Amino acid sequence: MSTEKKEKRILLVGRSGCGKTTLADTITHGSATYHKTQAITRVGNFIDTPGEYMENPNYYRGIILHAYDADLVIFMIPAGDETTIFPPSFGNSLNREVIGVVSKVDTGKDVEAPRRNLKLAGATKIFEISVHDEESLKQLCNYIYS
Ligand SMILES: Nc1nc2c(ncn2[C@@H]2O[C@H](COP(=O)(O)OP(=O)(O)O)[C@@H](O)[C@H]2O)c(=O)[nH]1
Ligand SMILES: [Mg+2]
Repeated sequence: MSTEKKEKRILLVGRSGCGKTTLADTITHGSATYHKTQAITRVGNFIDTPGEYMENPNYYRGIILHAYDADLVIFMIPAGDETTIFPPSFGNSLNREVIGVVSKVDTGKDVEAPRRNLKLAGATKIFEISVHDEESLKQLCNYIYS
């Protein structure tokens, strides 16, 4: 029997600009190269979705389909965002483990509303991260890859 770990695939979902591509790049390559995500792309183990996928209900089924290819789904809301694009319990329709990430906590902005909205969306566990805080990324990665 192989002890080799299967590479986990992670679907990243969140509004444009919340930090999905930066997180995927930073974890995969150690730094971010800016590009606007126009289509679903693979970065390392991450399936990166354009923000438009969650901003337009016509694309929800795209998210649902891509969740089938993922082992884990991450819903992301940046610190300071008081609104949510996630319908209540949206995570429950994905048939995958869904965790929440509050991004950009280095800005010092409010994390309580994002935490609340991530929970309402169906995230079972919530991490607070900043791409400028390696320790926060380590904690997230430890959970993702454990
Ligand atoms: N302060 C701060 N800015 C971040 C962080 N992560 C991403 N950003 C910035 O947020 C902007 C949008 O990031 P991007 O990854 O393109 O968002 P996406 O549309 O969700 O893929 C970029 O200018 C990033 O540099 C973070 O942890 N802290
Ligand atoms: Mg992007």
